[in-house]
Amino acid sequence: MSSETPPVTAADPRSIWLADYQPYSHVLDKAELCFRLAPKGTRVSARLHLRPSAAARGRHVLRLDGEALRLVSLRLDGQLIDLTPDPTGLTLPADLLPDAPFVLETEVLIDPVSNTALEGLYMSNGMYCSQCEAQGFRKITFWPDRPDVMTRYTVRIESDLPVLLSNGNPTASGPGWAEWHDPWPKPSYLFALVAGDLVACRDSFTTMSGRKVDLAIWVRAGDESRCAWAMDSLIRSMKWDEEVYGREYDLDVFNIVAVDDFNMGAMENKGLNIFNSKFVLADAESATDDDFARIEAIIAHEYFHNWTGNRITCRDWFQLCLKEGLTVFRDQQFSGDMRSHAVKRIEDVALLRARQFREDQGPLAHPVRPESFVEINNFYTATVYEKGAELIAMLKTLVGDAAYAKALDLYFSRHDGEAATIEDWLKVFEDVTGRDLSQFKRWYSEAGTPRLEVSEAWEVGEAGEAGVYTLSFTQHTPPTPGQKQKNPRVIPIAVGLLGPNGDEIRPTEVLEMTEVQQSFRFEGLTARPVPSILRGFSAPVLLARDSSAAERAFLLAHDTDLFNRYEAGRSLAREMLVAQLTGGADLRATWAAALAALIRDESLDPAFRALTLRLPSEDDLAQALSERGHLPDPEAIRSARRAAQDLLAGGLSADLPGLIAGLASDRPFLPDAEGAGRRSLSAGLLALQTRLDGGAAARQAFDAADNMTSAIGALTALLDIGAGGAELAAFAARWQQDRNVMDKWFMLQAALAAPDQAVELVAELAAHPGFDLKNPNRFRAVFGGLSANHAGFHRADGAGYRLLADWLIRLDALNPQSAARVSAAFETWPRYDPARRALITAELDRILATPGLSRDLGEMAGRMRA
Ligand code: 0A1
Ligand code: ZN
Repeated sequence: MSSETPPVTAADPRSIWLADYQPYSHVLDKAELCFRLAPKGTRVSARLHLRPSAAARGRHVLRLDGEALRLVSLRLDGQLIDLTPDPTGLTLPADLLPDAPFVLETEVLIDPVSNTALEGLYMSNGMYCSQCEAQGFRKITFWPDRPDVMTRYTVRIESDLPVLLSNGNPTASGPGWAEWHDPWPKPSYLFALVAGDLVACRDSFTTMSGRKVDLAIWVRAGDESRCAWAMDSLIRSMKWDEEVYGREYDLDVFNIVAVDDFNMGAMENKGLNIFNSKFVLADAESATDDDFARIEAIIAHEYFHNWTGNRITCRDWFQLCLKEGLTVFRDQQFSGDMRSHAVKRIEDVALLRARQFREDQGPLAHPVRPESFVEINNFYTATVYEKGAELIAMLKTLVGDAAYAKALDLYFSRHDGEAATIEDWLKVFEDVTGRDLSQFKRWYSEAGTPRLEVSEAWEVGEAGEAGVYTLSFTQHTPPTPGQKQKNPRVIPIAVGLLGPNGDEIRPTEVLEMTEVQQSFRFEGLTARPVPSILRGFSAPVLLARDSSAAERAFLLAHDTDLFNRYEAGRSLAREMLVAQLTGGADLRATWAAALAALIRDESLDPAFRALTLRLPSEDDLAQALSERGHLPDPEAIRSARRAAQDLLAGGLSADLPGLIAGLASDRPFLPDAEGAGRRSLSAGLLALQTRLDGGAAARQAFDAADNMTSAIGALTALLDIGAGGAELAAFAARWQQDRNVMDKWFMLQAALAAPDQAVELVAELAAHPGFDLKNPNRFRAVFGGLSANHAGFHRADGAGYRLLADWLIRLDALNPQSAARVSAAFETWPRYDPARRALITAELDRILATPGLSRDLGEMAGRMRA
């Protein structure tokens, strides 16, 4: 809660509060670690060089975090101490501690092989691997496991495995051991260790000041041929960060490791990024264009963290958006520069709406900077990441590009080597621009998506005189959990005006809204304009504007802002479908004609046409209906959406074969934006064609496919009409040894099964010999697939809810973090009818009543139930 909005719900007694932040009692000057690796009994020795901090001079206890550690010995300045840890750590009483620098030595035993939570040190396919963000280091050794305690690490690894890696630079090695030293102080969450039988794909990069950096991507033997794209993306990222942000890499080596069992996408450990293998490995045969784009973005994201996250880290976990929002914003800029800015923006906004708006409208809504948490791992959310990035984009819009660049330079110079806060971040902008950003700060502290209502007025000029056009806006943010009252925010609204013939008569101008209600006048107009509002999606708000289907079709045809052109098509499709579902006016003909004209317009970028062709998802429609006060009926939504696809396919039937043929290319596959756009449009059109020909063209396309994008496009089209059995079998036969590719096979079936068969099919997939509860990617493929199957998951008898809850409970016993993430599938329950609401809440209650439930899943289910 911000100070302006007191909490209204009872807090979980386990909550940790931002307001309770206290600096650590001691300074950790340096640390030496030694790992003697053994699967069931790894011995970790740590030497911590500590001294009381200035503020804590005098008598103060020393608290170290530690979980699931067997303490072998503890020494203070060489003297053995007999202390018994509690379940979450170790407290050294004040009377034992010198009021001067001292050395604390611990030796503990840990069990990587039994670590199925994939947090701390664990094993994956015979390889040792660590994951320490956010609080995994405390499962490795006793430590002040908090981001504001930074130190220099020296690490020795002893093992017979051939490759032994840690952070920083390699300093020495011999048979069965290696030593690393990281010259840059870092918090424990950036620590990493990898040991395994791995091979390297190597390259190098010379930085802007002429230092050569050895680059290596470490993979299992056999995967070397799939590293080229990740390496290319890394080199482009390093160069881009120098050119655009002036940021140079700062170690002699940069290592990336691919691991199959990983809870998240990737991790920015200093000098040793660890990646979920699905975000590293790619070639034309096994990866789609989307995979290539995602790999490029995630490689960039993790690399960019070297400055925004590592050199400048977060003071505490409430400041997570400080590194994540900024780094997402930077990776979005990078992808836009590598590809098309308009297309990238459209994709990013689609993701924001699908994930973050959904989160913001439900029981899991929280501010970009939360005020409390029970389990920090539950806050790696679309709000912290994607909305966090939108806040940076808004700030840049408000201050302008030049001031943004200056503020970033100041941020890097002022806070390098520090653990910073959102206050520090905003202060650099205030210092550079002289602006007061206290109102802007509400974006960080208040949850919820503002709703922006627009009305307009046109005053015709006296004979021969120009007219005045006025846009009036009202902002309102609905209550969110714990925050009833909302304050007006500063909202940058980018607006352009079009004349009746479609010409732009006023270029984009940014209106700065600061009040609840505000009007803006445009003078000197000869005719009533058509407004193009919120160009480029200049603020993460819900724009509510009553405009006619004709006006939307006009903007779809003429807007000079590509984002808003797409937006016009999207809103026209959404209004048409909502009207179909609620008995409103029939807009189908206007929609189909406008869209068909756009699809046929070969002067437009195929990637843009492909995105505009995409209908709002069933979940988007459920959200749109609920925003308008209707109860979504999942079956009816699915039928209306499919009927619209049939209508469009029918209208385009004569053109489809020619359009698809025209997009074919005989050049070999290249994962570039141009080729990806062509293939994306082609897949969208093939899906329409499949609705007309029963799958003939898609079967042919599947058989002829020489790349994964085309194969998946054809398979998707077939599964969507209930066909594709033979193709699924062929796909499995070809790819059964490949985990990452087989995830697609699991996912597509679960997501595209007919609603009355989805639950049974998913139960079968979970019983398939290839299903592995310990592998988060496979779990997400199957159960993320189920929750993406809107009508299947929301089956009226609750079987979808029951199946998911059963498996979440099972997974929770092994991997709480992954179980908690997938549980957000239930977050939309308040939208639905009373019967479905009762079924979902009963499942949440069943989860909550599970003996031994984790803090992770417990917090999620509890918040959804509150
Ligand atoms: N910082 C990483 C994401 C990440 C977060 C938590 C993890 O384990 C709990 C792992 C990775 C990023 O933003 O890429
Ligand atoms: Zn990140």
